[in-house]
This record gives sequence, C-alpha cells and structure tokens, in this order.
Amino acid sequence: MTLELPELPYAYDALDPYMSAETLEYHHDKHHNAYVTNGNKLLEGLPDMGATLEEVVVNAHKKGEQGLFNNAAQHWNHKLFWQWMKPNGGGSLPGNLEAAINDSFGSFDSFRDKFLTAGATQFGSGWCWLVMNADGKLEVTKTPNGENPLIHGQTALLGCDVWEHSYYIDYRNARPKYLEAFVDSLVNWEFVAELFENAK
Ligand code: MN3
Repeated sequence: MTLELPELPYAYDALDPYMSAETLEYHHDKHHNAYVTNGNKLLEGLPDMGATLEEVVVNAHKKGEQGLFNNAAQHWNHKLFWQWMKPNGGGSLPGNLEAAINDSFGSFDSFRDKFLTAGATQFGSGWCWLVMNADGKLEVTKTPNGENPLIHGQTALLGCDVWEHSYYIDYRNARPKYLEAFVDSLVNWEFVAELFENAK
C-alpha cells in the first residue's frame, strides 16, 4: 500500500486564533508530509506489512519494525487529528456521547480534567487520548511518540498531539494552555460522536 497525505478539511487560517496558519503549514505540509514520505520509502522494503494502514501499523509494531511503525502510526494519528478539529469547535456534545462520558467519568468536567492532565503530564513527545476499551468503557490514556490506541486494542475516539511542533509557535512552552484551547475551542465533537457510534 501507499501512504497519501490528505488535504486539511479546512483552510490553513480557519482555526485561528487557537491554532495559527503558520502552525498548520508546518505541521501538515512539513511534519505530516515527512511521515508519509519516510513511511513510503520504508514500505518499499517491507511490502508484506498489510493491505490497510491499520494493518501496517499493527504489523510493524508486532514485528519490531520501529522505523515503519513510527511513520505509519504518526500518519494514522495525524489523519485523524485534522478531523478532530474544526472552526468554532468545542461547545456542547451530541447527547449519546455526553451520556457515555458521564457514565465513564462522572461528568464532562471530570473527563476534561483527566484529558488535560494526561496531555500535560506526557513526558516529552506523544499524544493524549479518549479511547473505548473492548468492554465498551471509555478511558483517558497517554502514549509516547507515535504510539497509539490501535496497538493496545482500543478504539481512538479523540486524540491530541502534544509534540512541541503542534503548539510551540502559538503557545511557546505553555502546553496546558494549548490543551485547554484544543478541548474548549477546537474539538469537532460531531466527529468524535461518529467514531463512538461506529465503535459500539
Ligand atoms: Mn504532529
């Protein structure tokens, strides 16, 4: 298979002032594109890793192909990351998703605290996640570098990139402020609810 860089689902300046056009230009055109280019080079030498991106990520991890795993997993993570945001994001959640979050965390605020803490305390580069476990229960997790819920048998419902390239231009070292802006003003909850419905 061949990895392909998707277009952003909105204009580069559409997430301003929470995420600038400059950040999106670097993050999408340089960083994400590099994962695609490097992943494709590695796939030429490893053609039997799978027919879908998900298979490639899981197989590369199982077989210890760390270079391919890093690039393919980051490609998967970023394809979703662009869709997890939208202009005028944040705000209220679709009812079914809100009920599930209340069930698992007690309240939206309790989920929000857990998600912000997971992102802020991920040491170095990585991601924080809202995942659905095999038993249907929702959980907040964090992972280093390109690691993601796919390799833990979990369904990713929401993820936030806490690599410095995702926030340093707009927030400098203030990762917690970036995480707050992500949850409160950028998340596309309709897309999260769609993933939730598909996972049930
Ligand atoms: Mn990134």
